[in-house]
Amino acid sequence: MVDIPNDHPRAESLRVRHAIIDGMHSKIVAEAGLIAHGRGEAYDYLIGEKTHDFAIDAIDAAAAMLYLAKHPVLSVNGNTAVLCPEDMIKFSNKTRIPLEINLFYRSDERMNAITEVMKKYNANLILGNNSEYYEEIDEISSLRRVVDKRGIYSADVVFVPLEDGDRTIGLKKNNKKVITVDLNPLSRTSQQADITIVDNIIRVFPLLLKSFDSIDGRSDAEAILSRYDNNKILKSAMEKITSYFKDKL
Ligand code: PTJ
Repeated sequence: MVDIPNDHPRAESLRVRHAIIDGMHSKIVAEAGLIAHGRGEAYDYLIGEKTHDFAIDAIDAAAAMLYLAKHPVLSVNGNTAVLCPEDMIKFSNKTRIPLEINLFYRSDERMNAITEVMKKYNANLILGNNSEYYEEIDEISSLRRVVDKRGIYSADVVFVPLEDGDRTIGLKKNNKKVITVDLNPLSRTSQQADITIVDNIIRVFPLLLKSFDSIDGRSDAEAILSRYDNNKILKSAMEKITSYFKDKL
């Protein structure tokens, strides 16, 4: 682990960056996960590295959708396993929504490394790592098509943070609702998802849990969802990025 001085103006960002690098060395993170992280860092910078109202509204809608779902699943990839394992597992354990390991750069070595992270943080419901339950989703061409029968395969709502666009489109064709977390409001995933949380995944799970806990029954969740407009949220995120540049001129 690299020693980052506390008085470095970007100490926290550097710590997270090095956690991702260490995660890559221990096979949790794919090599391409480093590039994805750099892209995320750049967008986070442009929104001032904080959670905005457009993200809060999307988080509330996501909580409502997960609350109403018959069979929700939280998809886990290498980056999320390093960036927010504790908060993600706390959310899963408290809401009893299972976690499913689902990788683009799939290998047994990485599946095992991520399973170990989940066990370390006492995840109760881990899917995706037992070949007895493998099924394939035909609409997805990457290795992400290999899913768990008990999880994504039969899910009605899938939470897919830091995603590649193909899977979101495939899951939608498979009649599933998709919630994503993506700092880039222009990505295909952001544009195709039903709910797009434009925020850093590091900040999202504690807010999602708070929102989930505050839902006052099904009719409250239905009302939250009926007011939600993802296109409006994406537009607000783009306006925030545009205003960042305008303010600097
Ligand atoms: O672990 P695997 O094998 O499943 O692979 C995971 C990666 C992330 C490598 C894979 O899904 C991938 O290549 O993703 P993309 O297509 O690079 O998309 C990742 C998206 O997540 C980009 O739009 C980034 O801006 C965004 N992103 C990166 N870091 C964060 C983020 N969004 C929210 N929070 C972050 N910390």
